[in-house]
Amino acid sequence: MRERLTRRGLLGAGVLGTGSLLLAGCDRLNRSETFRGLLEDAEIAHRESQRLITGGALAPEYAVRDLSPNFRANGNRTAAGDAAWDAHAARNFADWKLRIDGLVLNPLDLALDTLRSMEQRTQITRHDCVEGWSAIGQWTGPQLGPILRAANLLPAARYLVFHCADRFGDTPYYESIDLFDAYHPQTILAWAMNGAPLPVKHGAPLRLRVERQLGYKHAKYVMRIEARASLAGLYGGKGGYWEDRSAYAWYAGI
Ligand SMILES: Nc1nc2c(c(=O)[nH]1)N[C@H]1C(S)=C(S)[C@@H](COP(=O)(O)O)O[C@H]1N2
Ligand SMILES: [Mo]
Repeated sequence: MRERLTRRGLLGAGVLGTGSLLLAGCDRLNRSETFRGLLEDAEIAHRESQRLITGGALAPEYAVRDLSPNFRANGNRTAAGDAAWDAHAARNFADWKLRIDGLVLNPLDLALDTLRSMEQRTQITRHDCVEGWSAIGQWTGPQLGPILRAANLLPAARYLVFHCADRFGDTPYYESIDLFDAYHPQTILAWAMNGAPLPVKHGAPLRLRVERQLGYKHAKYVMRIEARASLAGLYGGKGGYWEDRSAYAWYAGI
């Protein structure tokens, strides 16, 4: 179902129908398997209808005068405690490399200098956290699209998983996006914020910016990007740390 709808990008009458069921949602319905399936369809409908409306549209961009004087840090504010991240942080990430693997023809290990030497995009955008705060920041880094072209995705690849260095307890933070968002022009791997190297609390050395989605999709402390055919079998199977343990939607389009 998910695959078919995604491929065709269609908004069928049946899918629109699930919207009204959603409004009538209650706990008992929520526990029923069928209803959970419908909820998933409704999430796809949200994604597909938003894409029908916005297409490849850009998230709003702002001016330097709009920058938030204090951009709040949220979730984990460091990845300290992860042995690999600690060792790299101690050397100011001088020989840190981003790993790109999974369903790719050419696995890549990209140093920060390499990422900085590629064509850069700088964008001033508003970050919206589901917890009810927003902040405007400036982000700089290469677009993800050209990097994926260099890695040469295999035809079976449908999702990109961002593996992060930080954890909550024993569970690593991770996130995922589909290829539509991966190739969106505002999807960048940011190594700089407000004109300076990314501060630790905002995800040093590298974070994802995926500007048309909510805050929790913007993975910080990214160490590895894995191309996959499916999100099943990875941690909780729902494609992200918060998606696995809360009602947060995998597609968090704003
Ligand atoms: N690795 C990692 N990425 C993360 C989080 C986190 O705890 N760990 N929190 C998410 C949430 S909920 C938000 S709102 C933003 C916060 O980004 P900021 O700290 O730069 O404001 O990062 C997202 N990415
Ligand atoms: Mo958030």
